[in-house]
Amino acid sequence: MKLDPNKKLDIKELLKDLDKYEPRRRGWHWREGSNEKRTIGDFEYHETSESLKNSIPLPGSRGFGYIDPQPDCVITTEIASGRFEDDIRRMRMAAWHGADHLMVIRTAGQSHIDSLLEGTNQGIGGIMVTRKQVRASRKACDLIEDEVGRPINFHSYISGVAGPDIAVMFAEEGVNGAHQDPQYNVLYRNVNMVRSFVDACEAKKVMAWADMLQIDGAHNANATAMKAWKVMPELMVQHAINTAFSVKIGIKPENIALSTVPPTAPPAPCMRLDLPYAVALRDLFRDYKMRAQQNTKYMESDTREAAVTHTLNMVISRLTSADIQSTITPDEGRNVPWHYNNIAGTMTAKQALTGMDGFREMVKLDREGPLGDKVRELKERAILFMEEMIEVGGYFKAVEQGFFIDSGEYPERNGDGIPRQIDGGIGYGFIYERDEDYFAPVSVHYGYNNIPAEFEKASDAIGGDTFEDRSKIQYIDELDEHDNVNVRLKEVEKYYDTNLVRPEVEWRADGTVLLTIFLPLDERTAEFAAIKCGEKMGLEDVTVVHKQCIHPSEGTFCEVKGRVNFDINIDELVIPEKPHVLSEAEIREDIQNKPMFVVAATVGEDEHSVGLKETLDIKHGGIEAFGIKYEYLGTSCPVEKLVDAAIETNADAILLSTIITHDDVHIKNMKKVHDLAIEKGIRDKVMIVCGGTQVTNEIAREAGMDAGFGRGSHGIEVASFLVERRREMNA
Ligand code: Z97
Repeated sequence: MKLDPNKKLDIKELLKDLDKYEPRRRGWHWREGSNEKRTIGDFEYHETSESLKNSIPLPGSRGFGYIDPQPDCVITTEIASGRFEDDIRRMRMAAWHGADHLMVIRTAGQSHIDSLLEGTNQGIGGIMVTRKQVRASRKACDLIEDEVGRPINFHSYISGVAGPDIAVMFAEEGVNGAHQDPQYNVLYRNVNMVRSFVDACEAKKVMAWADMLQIDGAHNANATAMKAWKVMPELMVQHAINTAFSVKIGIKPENIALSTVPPTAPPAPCMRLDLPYAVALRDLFRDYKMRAQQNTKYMESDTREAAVTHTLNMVISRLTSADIQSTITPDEGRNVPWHYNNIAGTMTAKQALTGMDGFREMVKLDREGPLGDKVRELKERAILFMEEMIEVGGYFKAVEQGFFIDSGEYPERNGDGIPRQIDGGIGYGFIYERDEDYFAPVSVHYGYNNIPAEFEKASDAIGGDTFEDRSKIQYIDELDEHDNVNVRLKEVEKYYDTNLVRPEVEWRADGTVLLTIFLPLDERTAEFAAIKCGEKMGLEDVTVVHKQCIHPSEGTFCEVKGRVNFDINIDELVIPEKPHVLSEAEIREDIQNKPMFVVAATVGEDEHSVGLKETLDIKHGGIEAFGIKYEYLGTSCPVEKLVDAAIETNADAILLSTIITHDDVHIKNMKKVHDLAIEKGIRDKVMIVCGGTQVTNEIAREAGMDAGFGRGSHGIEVASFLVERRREMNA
């Protein structure tokens, strides 16, 4: 199976023979060529990686020849549609915009399930991570990486009571990265602490074998703490525990990433707090990778605000050379993780990181001043925290005493941390010491294993385990006959590669649309008025997903979500032919080689000059911008004067503009110019085009013009036409 950029990913085809699919590789992949300078378009870049084969450049690239530089660090997007078949489509879209770390969020509470799940039921706030879902996603990633020309890292979670089982499944299925941090289980999921750490040994050992990148869970403290900037010392302790633990088990330091989040956001003076924190992390953890995550704690429902916070976060990422830049749908605050919001986050990252290419070479972190002081202070607080932990008898004792997620800034403690008991929590009572004759016949295993003498290695006892012999992997297909991918696909079958289409934001044909509405009302009234507007427009399930007070009484801006219940038949659409336009470069080159001169005026009794001036002047991209010279004869110019001016100046073209249509005067004036040009013997040498709000190409051609340009036309279209028409005339 191969993807065609002009065709939708065929999910049914993807799912075919999935039971036999083998992932093509294991292990994490960093972007290639990131330590080289490279020239892209007109610029030299210092912090990019290899460009993509297929991609979608930033909108602003139009002014730079549509270049699409790819920053040197990996870019993450977190995907949470709840249906893996739609996650996969979103992955493809994200990859085209520059994401190469595709992280799927798990459905709520999977941490508490003590086994692997089978089937692919629809999830809440994420998907059920199962073998089928993982295999289908990895298979899709294999196809997508061929399409964009860059390896894709697929990622999910190995935390929870089934951690080791999931780790094995991920290793078998070629998952490239995962969160694994026993502290996450203990603090946020109330999994028994001993169980969590014992399980983590096994899980991390498997991750090490599979060369997976590990991300820790410290960012969760940032999101949970009442005042995240107070837990900075503690966060360093959490990072330290998980990194040291992981190295001891055998994960290579370069496969260990700290999950860091800047602890504040505006209106806090965020740089003064967040930058020292990031620098202190780099100092203490220089052997490891930094996965900088966008701060969501302070994210409300305003996508604009989220994008600014994200951008400020990325200034820090650039200054401290983050290895992975994570993005989150920038509107997590309103819980609408939609396709295009994943893309918006990815684009913000690409835009900000590319814009700051080489920034570090020009500004230097000044450690002599407040930065150095703060960095030192943070490190000291973290080390004192660590020392106290040892004093009270170690990590488990410290957790029991509520050391973690306390709202005080260490050494201050407010007694409101999250205490857990060593003999409590989920999974308590299932830890047994290994007997002397304990034997696990597997190739990757942590700790004591009494391998019988007749075997060279443990897995020989079973003739190789699933890591050595894939045919032993049990692939279980859907078990729930009502909630499975086939049933869901059947429901939307008519929208797969047919003439029917329905708007969507999350799942194929979910019918959801977003409206922006401004109402001259106070916030509370505006919210309900906005819902009414949505209902009157025929939407169902109308809710306000964002509102912003513009002024307490003058008005409120609302974003309203609703659902439409109709389909569009694309075969019934009347789509006019796309105007054919030459590239800016080609037009400029043509004019440079052979100058062009035009005369222009609004004709008859017409004083409307704005459209014509916009078409002529360089300011808004008029024909002057391409090197075409012009003489402007003003408004209400008699047609005779215009034609005479063309003769006197030996002009290549006459541009007339007319807006007034009373008594078809616009058509009459076009005809007059055409007839006069014939009468004076220049019609076959001069191009004549007419523009105006009521002018269409058809009307103008009928009236003898070479072309007509109506409402919304741009200088480039006129310039392109003139260049092409002149070529034809000279041919
Ligand atoms: C992220 N933005 O970076 P469950 N293990 C760890 C986690 O952090 C998480 C889970 C497991 C966030 C996304 C928050 N993190 C969400 C270390 C979740 C999830 O939800 O308990 O089944 O596992 O990951």
